[in-house]
Amino acid sequence: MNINTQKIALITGVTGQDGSYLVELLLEKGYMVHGIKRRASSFNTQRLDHLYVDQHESQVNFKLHYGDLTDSTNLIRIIQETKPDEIYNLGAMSHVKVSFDSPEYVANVDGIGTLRILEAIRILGLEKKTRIYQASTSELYGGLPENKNKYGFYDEKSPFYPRSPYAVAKIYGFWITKNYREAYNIFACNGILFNHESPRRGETFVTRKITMGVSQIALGLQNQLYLGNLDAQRDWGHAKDYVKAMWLILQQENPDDYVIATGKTIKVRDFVIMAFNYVGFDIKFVGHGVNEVGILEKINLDKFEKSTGVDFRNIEHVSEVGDVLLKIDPKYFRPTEVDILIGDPTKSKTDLGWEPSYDINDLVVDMMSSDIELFKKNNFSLFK
Ligand code: NAP
Ligand code: F7E
Repeated sequence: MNINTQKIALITGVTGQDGSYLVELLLEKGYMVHGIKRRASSFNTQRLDHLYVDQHESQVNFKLHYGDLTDSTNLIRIIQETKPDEIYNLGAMSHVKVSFDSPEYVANVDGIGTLRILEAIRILGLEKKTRIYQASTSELYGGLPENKNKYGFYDEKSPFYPRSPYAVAKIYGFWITKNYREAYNIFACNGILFNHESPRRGETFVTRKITMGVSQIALGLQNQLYLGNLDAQRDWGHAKDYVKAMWLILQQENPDDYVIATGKTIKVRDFVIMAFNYVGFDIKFVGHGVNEVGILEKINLDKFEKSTGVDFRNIEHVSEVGDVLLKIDPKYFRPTEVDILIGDPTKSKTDLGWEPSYDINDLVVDMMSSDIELFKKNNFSLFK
């Protein structure tokens, strides 16, 4: 790659789920990639370790810089040093439930953090050079039924109604990005991404919590899984597909905002059923509200052994038909919930040529197979 024509990207939130897939994509495309990571008391680069090369090697295409979205001077210095062609602002405190516990911090990082990046571009006179992707979110819609379009989806024109401190902070990020585009002609775009998951998803988001919990129950390492609202509906895609959309958004002729979604929605309880089904467990839900439980109704041994590679008779604390495998814990309920999200990806399909390659079944299989392997590896003595 000619160093003079090599594109330079800077990613905030590089250590997160999306950051790690985006680094892979950009390295494949020949970019020089810079990432901003926070200093932590223990290693926080597990999702990136396979991509990192010794910085003393001659051909280094991926560099990490210490920084934080709450620190303007540090952001200005890193942007000044790296002079990126593209900035992907993925850094955020991204957990909706946790945002109710630390609302001021979320406003600072997810809201004002976006402003700090945009201002750095202006201060450094990079308005014409640097394109910016802002990680906006379907949480902006808040799930109000009356705000869906006439086909029953949320699209780029649907009104916003944020329902958490996270979403309120992100709405500032959305509008300040749009404002800097209009006011200063910066190529600044919002990707309004609906939920996207993967084997690298943080462990406390519901899909990963389910695939980790179900894997451990199947392998006899845990008895029960505790969840909150099983009736919430989400439009779940795969993070690998969604980072491709981020890149495409910055390659267009003109800056714009796009919804990225699959166009399908299912309930949390459906995801639970699918995850258990992967290991051959049929689950039946009984009761209502906080007293609802998920009971093991049937086991398909053949399916169990095919999906886990383990002989069912060798599981030490084996689950039995009639066992309660899932319970509700109200501590996971949110003060204000987003009941349903479903996105209309027509614009991204037409303008970007973007389409997801994973459907919900592929997503469950990818996450479940990965977590089964993870727990077998972590408990090697039991499953050798
Ligand atoms: P994630 O896994 O939670 O990653 C968030 C990243 O932000 C991590 O690298 C984290 O660093 C970093 N970060 C947190 N606070 C920071 C701070 N003060 N300064 C600098 N960096 C900070 O999130 P994700 O799922 O990859 O999502 C990426 C972005 O898309 C986020 O902005 C999220 O809000 C948004 N989004 C996500 C989804 C989704 O379904 N995944 C949908 C729509 C929008 P540490 O590793 O040190 O914590
Ligand atoms: O919750 C319900 C919960 O935390 C999904 C972030 O990436 O996507 C994500 O936000 C649903 C909610 O994701 C549990 O009440 C039930 O209705 O996986 P989640 P989220 O809140 O949709 C958006 C697009 C983002 O932008 C965010 O950054 O599942 N739920 N029981 C539960 N949720 C969790 N976390 N844990 C439970 O036990």
